[in-house]
Amino acid sequence: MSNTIKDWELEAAQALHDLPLMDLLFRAQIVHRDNFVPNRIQTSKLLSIKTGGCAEDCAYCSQSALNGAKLPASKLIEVQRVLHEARKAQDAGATRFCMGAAWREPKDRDMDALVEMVKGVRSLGMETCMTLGALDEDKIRRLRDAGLDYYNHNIDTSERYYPQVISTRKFADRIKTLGRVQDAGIKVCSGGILGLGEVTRDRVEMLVTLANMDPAPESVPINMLMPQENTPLADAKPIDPIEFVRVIAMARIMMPRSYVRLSAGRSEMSEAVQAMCFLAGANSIFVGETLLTAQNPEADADAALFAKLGLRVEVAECESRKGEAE
Ligand code: SAM
Ligand code: DTB
Ligand code: SF4
Repeated sequence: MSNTIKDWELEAAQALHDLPLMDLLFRAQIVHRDNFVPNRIQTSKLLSIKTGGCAEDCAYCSQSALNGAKLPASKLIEVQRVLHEARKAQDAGATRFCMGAAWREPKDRDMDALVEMVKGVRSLGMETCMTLGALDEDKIRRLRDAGLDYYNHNIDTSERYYPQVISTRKFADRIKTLGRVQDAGIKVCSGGILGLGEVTRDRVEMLVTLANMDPAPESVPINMLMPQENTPLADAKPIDPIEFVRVIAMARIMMPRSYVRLSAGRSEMSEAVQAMCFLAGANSIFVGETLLTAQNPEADADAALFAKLGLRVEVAECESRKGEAE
């Protein structure tokens, strides 16, 4: 189903951002409860299937071969290892398994293994997601035919600020891949990172771009920069947590039927800030103690937080989205 509010304009989105916080949170809660069963959180598990040595120069990333990060490059891991990790994630309660590779784009020779990974994870009864960089139509078709449910490809920031963060590709290249993924009928997971040195207007523009996609991304990850040693953003000034909460609330209001994921950075957030993000309408997280390379809260800490807040984990795909047309 597509969103009810379309054609977000910058001024309307900026006005939303500037609301008194309690008004913004109240609106976000109303939208959330109109579209989702409250107190229910979707959980995804990430696995890095190919780590380091990436040909892109994203200033925030530990896996670039070009930005000073020193993580060694590894090869694409074995299909059997992926399936072993997926089973463990499923036993721990995750419903979606997201496989990420540090590539500009997959090579033809990688495609058979990627197809086997999707088929294998799917056959366990989990939702599948991949994030592999740019894709042409042929590769998208192969992944779709294997049963890929979601493709993650973040726009990360505004078009204006993008060249300050990444020089090896253009914002428009990302939008093109996203369009091809949507055209093939694969659901889109796309969001961004806060704390890259961008200003409020960049955050507003990023959300307007996402909300005006047709349809809006089914899944919207909002990451807080986790500064990585030796990268250009290693000493970036942390973003104010209240500003982070505002962006989550805006994403909820502007993309009412999308799952909004409180993504990287939870390990650095207090329980109170995470609770505010859930109040603002975040209804998805990454679980497990590592993201791709960086740290994430331990399962016990998440279980304790969920118990404290009265949150329950979704057990079936989109079960908390209201009025799902079959
Ligand atoms: N290489 C693929 C790509 O860039 O599309 C997939 C993997 S990449 C690591 C996926 C996303 O993780 C990035 O687009 C970015 O939004 C997020 N990310 C990467 N490093 C991060 C960091 N240090 N802190 C927060 N988010 C980060
Ligand atoms: C997304 O938006 N965040 C995830 C996932 N999509 C691929 C990745 C976060 C990466 C955090 C840094 C790391 O683990 O290296
Ligand atoms: Fe490569 Fe993705 Fe990291 Fe950019 S974010 S350097 S594309 S792994």
